[in-house]
Amino acid sequence: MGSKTIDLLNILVLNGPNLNLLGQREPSFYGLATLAEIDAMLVREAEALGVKVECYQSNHEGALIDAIHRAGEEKQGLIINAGAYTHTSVALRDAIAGVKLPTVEVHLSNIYQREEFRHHSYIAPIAIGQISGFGANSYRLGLLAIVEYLQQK
Ligand code: CA2
Repeated sequence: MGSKTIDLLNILVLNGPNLNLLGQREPSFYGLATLAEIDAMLVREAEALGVKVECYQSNHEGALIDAIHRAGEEKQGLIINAGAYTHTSVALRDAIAGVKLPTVEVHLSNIYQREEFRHHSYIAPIAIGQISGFGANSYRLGLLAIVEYLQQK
């Protein structure tokens, strides 16, 4: 008798520039959790939800774009905190639009309470939705949102 494997939903959590500094500076905006702690929390949450997450951070736009292209082949969904590239990068937006991966945009801080230049996101118009302002919890809420979305599809 052949055994049948059930493929789990596989989600990429992508973090952009400077988010590797989390927990070390600017705790009033970004909280005290390090990125490694946020990643570990997401892996635990994913396990509880019966899905898989892979977490990746880069300070380089091209490396983030390559990760999105790979995810288009291997993953079913994307959670992205593009950091400052949120407000500047047409290339990241084009990459996400190009691979057609359902995407949830997340931010630790509430970008609409901050400087005007942070109010615009190139990613928001092509994302399913955006979660902003809940600290590390934004990622957990983003995971719940994308899992529910993918399970209802
Ligand atoms: O609130 C967010 O998650 C942001 O995406 C964070 C970005 C910022 O440019 C966006 O407008 C909003 C900045 C991430 C930088 O993180 C640091 C953490 C510690 C120390 C310095 C920077």
